Amino acid sequence: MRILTLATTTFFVTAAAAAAHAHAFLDHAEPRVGSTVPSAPREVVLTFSESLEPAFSSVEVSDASGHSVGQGKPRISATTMRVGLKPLPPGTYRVRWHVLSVDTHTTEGNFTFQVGR
Ligand SMILES: [Cu+2]
Repeated sequence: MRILTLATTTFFVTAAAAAAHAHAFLDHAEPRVGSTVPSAPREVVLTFSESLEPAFSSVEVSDASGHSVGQGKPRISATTMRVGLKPLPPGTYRVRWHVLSVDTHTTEGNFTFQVGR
């Protein structure tokens, strides 16, 4: 029986968030949060609920040893941030993201996905 790694996502919002802003939360990801994919993805694509400030938004993907498996710089367009991946052997990978949305609020979080059967 496989024990699924529960994805944990935490959000940190600036204290000035008194008004009802819609911060840039992770809406969905590919590979999906906590998922197992049969073959290595070529990139990770994160889609957020708000548009991002490219200069202050980043994503890192690392293997179980903590080594970066990202390839190239993250590319950001409106609500989407994507980063290429090196060829991934089967294993568990963690995606850590940190973004600044256009309403000047910072959010961050992380999740894992697995490659392999
Ligand atoms: Cu906000």
